[in-house]
Amino acid sequence: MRLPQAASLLALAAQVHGHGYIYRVTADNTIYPGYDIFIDPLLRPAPYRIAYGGGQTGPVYDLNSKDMACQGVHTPAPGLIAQARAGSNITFWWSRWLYSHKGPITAWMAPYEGDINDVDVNKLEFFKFGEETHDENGVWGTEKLLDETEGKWTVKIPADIKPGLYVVRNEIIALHFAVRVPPFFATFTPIGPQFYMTCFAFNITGDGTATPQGYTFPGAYSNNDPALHWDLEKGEPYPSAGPLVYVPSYDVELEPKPEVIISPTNNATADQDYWKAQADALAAQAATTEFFDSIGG
Ligand SMILES: *[C@@H]1O[C@H](CO)[C@@H](O)[C@H](O)[C@H]1NC(C)=O
Ligand SMILES: *[C@@H]1O[C@H](CO)[C@@H](O)[C@H](O)[C@H]1NC(C)=O
Ligand SMILES: *[C@@H]1O[C@H](CO)[C@@H](O)[C@H](O)[C@H]1NC(C)=O
Ligand SMILES: [Cu+2]
Repeated sequence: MRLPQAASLLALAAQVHGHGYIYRVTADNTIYPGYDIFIDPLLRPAPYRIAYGGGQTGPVYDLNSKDMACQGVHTPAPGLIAQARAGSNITFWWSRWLYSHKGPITAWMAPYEGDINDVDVNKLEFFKFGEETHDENGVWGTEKLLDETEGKWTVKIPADIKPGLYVVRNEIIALHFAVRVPPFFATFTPIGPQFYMTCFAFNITGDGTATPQGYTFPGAYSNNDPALHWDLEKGEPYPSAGPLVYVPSYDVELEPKPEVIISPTNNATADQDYWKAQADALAAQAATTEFFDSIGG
């Protein structure tokens, strides 16, 4: 197992402009590796994880792009599948987000059959099952990632859905450049919404039967949607972009499971190196985002 050096981590951090990424996911109290953009590309063999390949942390700008489903890099497919009960919680652990990048945080899921390696993510039909916009004081969920939750965002798996295999998609839509661009970025950044997403493999158990109406990516969002061309300075209640959140027909009371941590390398010694490298990478990325915060980007 090769480990990244601190210097190359910093160079990488600067390269990707310090956008947040999902490095860990808790599913029904089991903690799985997400995709660590700084560590995973350097590890041989790749860590065991439930996330799709990833490969970049920058946004997708074109909502008609195939990358809208699960980012630009879909390989390798997840080597692990998270096991979770319908009605239990999923927590996505985001590395440091940017204050300027305000907008909705959403969760989607799409059923699939067969081997995860054979899934065409653009054919999946996702329904939205979680969304956080802003509270009554105008504070966005993306700001709470920074100020209140240490980057964690939690959503509940609908209690009534049909059990089986699902691809789960967590997304942030940053609206800070939706209708205008700050002068500092005028020459190189397109105007419009920015989509940041990662997909994960799940196996959901339960006795539900619901199969909510899903939408493919691209396709779930329309460019005419005023919620995607939203002026953050307007300060009105945000209307939500795209399809509405699915509301389950019933809820379940589940006993929380004991916490389990999945080994990223299947080797206790190598895991210690992995956690250490991850902590260093998170610190380096946080330093980069703090710099971007300081210039309002
Ligand atoms: C999904 O979970 C069910 C129920 O525990 C199990 O029988 C099945 O083998 C699992 N499938 C995968 C691909 O993990
Ligand atoms: C889901 O999260 C809520 C709020 O933290 C908690 O009360 C509940 O026990 C969790 N459910 C499970 C199944 O762990
Ligand atoms: C476990 O990881 C350590 C540290 O990287 C390495 O030296 C050792 O050979 C690994 N053990 C096995 C069985 O692969
Ligand atoms: Cu950005």
